[in-house]
Amino acid sequence: MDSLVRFHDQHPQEEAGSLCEELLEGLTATPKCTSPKFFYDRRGSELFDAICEQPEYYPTRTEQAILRAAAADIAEVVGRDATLIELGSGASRKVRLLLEALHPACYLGVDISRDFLLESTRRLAVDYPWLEVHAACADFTRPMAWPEGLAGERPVAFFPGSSIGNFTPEEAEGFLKGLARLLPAGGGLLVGVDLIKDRAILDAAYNDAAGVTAAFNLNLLQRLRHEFEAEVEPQGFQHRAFYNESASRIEMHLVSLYDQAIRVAGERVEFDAGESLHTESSYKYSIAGFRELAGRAGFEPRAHWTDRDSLFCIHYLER
Ligand code: AVJ
Repeated sequence: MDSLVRFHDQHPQEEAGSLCEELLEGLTATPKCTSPKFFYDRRGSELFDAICEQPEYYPTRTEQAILRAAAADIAEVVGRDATLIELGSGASRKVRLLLEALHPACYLGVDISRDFLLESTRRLAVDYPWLEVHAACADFTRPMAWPEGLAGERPVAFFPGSSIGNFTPEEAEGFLKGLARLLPAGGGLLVGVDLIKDRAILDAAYNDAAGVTAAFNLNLLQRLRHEFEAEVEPQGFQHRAFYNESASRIEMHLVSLYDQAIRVAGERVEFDAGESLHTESSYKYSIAGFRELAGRAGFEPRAHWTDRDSLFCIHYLER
């Protein structure tokens, strides 16, 4: 369909049904929860992009600054001609900071948001004519395989943005184990991880004054209306985000403003006033804590880079 980007559809339509099941399972659990992946319809991806521009949301800016400052260093450790695979590539913006220095044999963007993925990788292919660009529409939280026909011998996964923080530590370990199985010996993982820090900084980052994070959280309900035949009024819910220090995680919730029943895919779901739907956890790690977790999953820490305020860390790990 496209001469610039080789597209691999690994997110077949039949999964729409299982997505719906997964959704209902969380909505009928106690306490109620949904996977953060449900945020990312087209509008959700756009709103996340806008979050990254908010002054309070330090992770994106800080990670970009680290990548910019450390690109040559990173290239030295990672090496040239890798098969660079970005998990959750979104706007494919961060990888641009690495491409010149890293000079990979090819780039594969993997994302669940199909149209957004196609537009982003197409722009990348236009801007980097020397680069072989692939796009795979896939849910990388489920078992997957690399598509066929990728140039290069040595896969290096790039998982920026502290997206790994959306997993619980146990899930993160399982996810890294699965990734380790997809990588040959010598394969690598460059992963961005948000660091444990003062709670005031964390709370502010998820409660921006412009209300973009609130809109992002509430957009989940709009998506349920459009894609899962939900009957729900977003005005009946309020955004709530806070740092849960004992669990080292930010929690995002949608709190019901009154007693109400919503309907999703034909199922009735009741909320008491003040009851919340837990929509996201974003775990924070110390540098040592993350290295230990990665070690348990079969990775060897090779190097890491951080900013001067120790807000964010990029780890390079090898199989
Ligand atoms: C994409 C999971 C890294 O946890 O900071 C941002 C998502 N949620 N603001 C994060 C998010 C609310 C983000 N991650």
